[in-house]
Amino acid sequence: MAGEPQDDCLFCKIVAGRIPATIVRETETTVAFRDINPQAPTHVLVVPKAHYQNAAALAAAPDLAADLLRETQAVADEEKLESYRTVFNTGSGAGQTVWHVHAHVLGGRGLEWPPG
Ligand code: DGP
Repeated sequence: MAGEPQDDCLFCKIVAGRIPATIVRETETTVAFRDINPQAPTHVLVVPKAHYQNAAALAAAPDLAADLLRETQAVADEEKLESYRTVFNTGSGAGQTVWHVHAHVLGGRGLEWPPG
């Protein structure tokens, strides 16, 4: 069920501290940690502690979605990023591989548009 922790979810395990991660920020409702396979000098993932499988599902919890967006900016501020990219991959065709919604915060280098 949306919001409930999932036993087989990698990011639920990181949120619970059952798998190590380099955590850069934590709030009551969110955790931000460094991506294991960084695509830019700063590559941080921001996740809600509650399990929602993608951004569309998270839209059912607008206060939490707002928390998540605020945290992307907080990460950018801490990392001193003047410009950065926030990415939500939704669906395997868009590159989603972990089914717990996460915002990628990418910065610290020039970023091209359109993305691949
Ligand atoms: P996506 O492809 O949008 O679902 O992004 C998933 C990201 O998660 C990908 O950039 C790599 C990252 N990732 C996968 N496994 C781990 C892990 O165990 N620890 C951390 N910190 N990041 C992970």
